[in-house]
Amino acid sequence: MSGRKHNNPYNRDEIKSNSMARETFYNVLGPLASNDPAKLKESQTRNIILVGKSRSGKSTLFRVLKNPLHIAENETIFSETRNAYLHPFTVETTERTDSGDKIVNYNINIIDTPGLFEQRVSGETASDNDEIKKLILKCLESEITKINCIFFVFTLQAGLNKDDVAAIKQFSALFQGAENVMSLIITRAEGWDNTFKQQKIQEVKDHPELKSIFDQVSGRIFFSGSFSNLALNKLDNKKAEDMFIDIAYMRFDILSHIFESKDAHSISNLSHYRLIDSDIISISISLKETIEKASSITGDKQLVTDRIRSLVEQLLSRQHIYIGNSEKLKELNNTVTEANNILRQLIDKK
Ligand SMILES: Nc1nc2c(ncn2[C@@H]2O[C@H](COP(=O)(O)OP(=O)(O)OP(=O)(O)O)[C@@H](O)[C@H]2O)c(=O)[nH]1
Ligand SMILES: [Mg+2]
Repeated sequence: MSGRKHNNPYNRDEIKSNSMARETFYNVLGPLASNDPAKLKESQTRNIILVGKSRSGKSTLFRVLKNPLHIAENETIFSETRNAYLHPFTVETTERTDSGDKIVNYNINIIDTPGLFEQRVSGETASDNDEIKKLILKCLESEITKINCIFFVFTLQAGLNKDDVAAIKQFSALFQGAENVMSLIITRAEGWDNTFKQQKIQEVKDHPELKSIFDQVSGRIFFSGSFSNLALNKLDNKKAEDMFIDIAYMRFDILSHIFESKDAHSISNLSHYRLIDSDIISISISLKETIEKASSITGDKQLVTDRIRSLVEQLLSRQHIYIGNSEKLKELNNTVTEANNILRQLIDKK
């Protein structure tokens, strides 16, 4: 009110507009807040699938992406990946923007898969189809509905042979429609100089049967490499450093591509998704939940794994015969009822 002799110092409007109060707020509370054990970090998610023939280096690649100092096991202690497996990790990186450098986190989900595209005498691809269906189920179970990159992993030690060409063609056919997220990665490339890498790219590009695929993936071919026990035994410090720079360079090239792959391909647009009857998906998931419920309630993993898991495995391995077959689907529903009965019995016993 005008005409008063004193300004009331507790006038709320005055306090709000007092810039000292605001300054004090940040000066005093800022350091306190920066010690808060729960810090906010913005992040983006990238979902990646690795496919390729057995021993092509898929599992080694994801380990190198996690750690450039990963040491590949000797070929003799080979461990085969038996099921598609999800490996999540977060990478913090600095990105240049118009307003300066900015720290960005990427949550990367890599799905490593068992070997695909092996040539069989009859040339049939039934098991590849099954594996891709299982891969899709794996994505759905992990609530992954979009894929940012599908990497076809292969090795070119002795040049492109007939089997490699057939495998690349099979890969491109199986993931038809997802070309925009597809790339090729050549492994075991540590120690290759740029000229040699360009020669390898040219080899793929010039191959009469691969030219169209090269164009479809817009020439996206990456390289990767890894330290190995074998190499470490022979390297002096200088050569080890050179190899590290080499491996880290190729690794960062792949990671940068992953960061930049913002556009994703919907799982439901993969042709194999449509092959999987939605009933089968929901039944598989409900069976999986049943197993988890049973194990957590009873704490008796053995009983559960023996009875129910075998039912699930049967179901997953024979999915294709249920697709679009209502009689078979009825059978399947009975299986679910059976699984749930087992669960109930287990709970009653407790
Ligand atoms: N030196 C070197 N060795 C590699 C590289 N990639 C893979 N290896 C070796 O090759 C063998 C096969 O590699 P894995 O990564 O297990 O192959 P994979 O594709 O996962 O094989 P499956 O799981 O059977 O499909 C292993 O002994 C690795 O140590 C690489 O970039 N450099
Ligand atoms: Mg593997």
